[in-house]
Amino acid sequence: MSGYKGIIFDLDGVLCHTDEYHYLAWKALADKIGVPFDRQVNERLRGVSRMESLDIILERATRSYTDAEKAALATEKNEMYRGFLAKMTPDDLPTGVGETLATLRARGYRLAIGSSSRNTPLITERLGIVSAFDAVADGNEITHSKPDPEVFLLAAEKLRLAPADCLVVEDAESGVSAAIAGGFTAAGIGSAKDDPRVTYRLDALSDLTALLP
Ligand code: B16
Ligand code: MG
Repeated sequence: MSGYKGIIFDLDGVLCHTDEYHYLAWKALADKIGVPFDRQVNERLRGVSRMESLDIILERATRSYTDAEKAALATEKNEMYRGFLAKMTPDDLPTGVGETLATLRARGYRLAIGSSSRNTPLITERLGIVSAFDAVADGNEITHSKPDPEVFLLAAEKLRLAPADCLVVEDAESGVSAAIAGGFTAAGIGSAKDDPRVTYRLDALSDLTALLP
């Protein structure tokens, strides 16, 4: 079935479980400022940038916040989040992820990360997966985060491949939108598994080794 030359992986929620750390840090911040926040709202934060995530949380606030206040809140959340990241080790890489990446690369696929996160370098370093990829495109290099296709287009460019030759693996509605807007085929996992727009539905990342020859 596969004519793909490259695979672009979302990071948070696809390669690792940092999505839970995002939730815990946003939840602590929301509780502190008295804004209701739950896992349902949290689903809308998948794949979108830090400041856009804060704007979604503050939709339920009873007062408005200045840009300076919002910047301070985002910094506070990020410091809490980075506290979780600092404790991660290669043992936090979910079972089968390292083997799946190695198998796909051995089959000749070029592998990239396409993540909205500005913390991508820290996460990949903590998990020991820097050398598993041919290219990384992340939130530090883009002006428009998912659902804009910019980060995936940059990843494909770094792989020197056309979007039509790449499969994007995503856990977020915003990420699937970004992939499709960029002309990529999408595989959905986790929260995006049942997204009607994905071509492949994955129960685990290792399913890719059965799908891709
Ligand atoms: P940061 P992904 C995204 O990562 C997260 O899913 C999203 O929840 C987060 O707001 C965004 O990164 C920015 O993260 O605050 O670390 O820059 O799913 O695109 O890998
Ligand atoms: Mg994600």
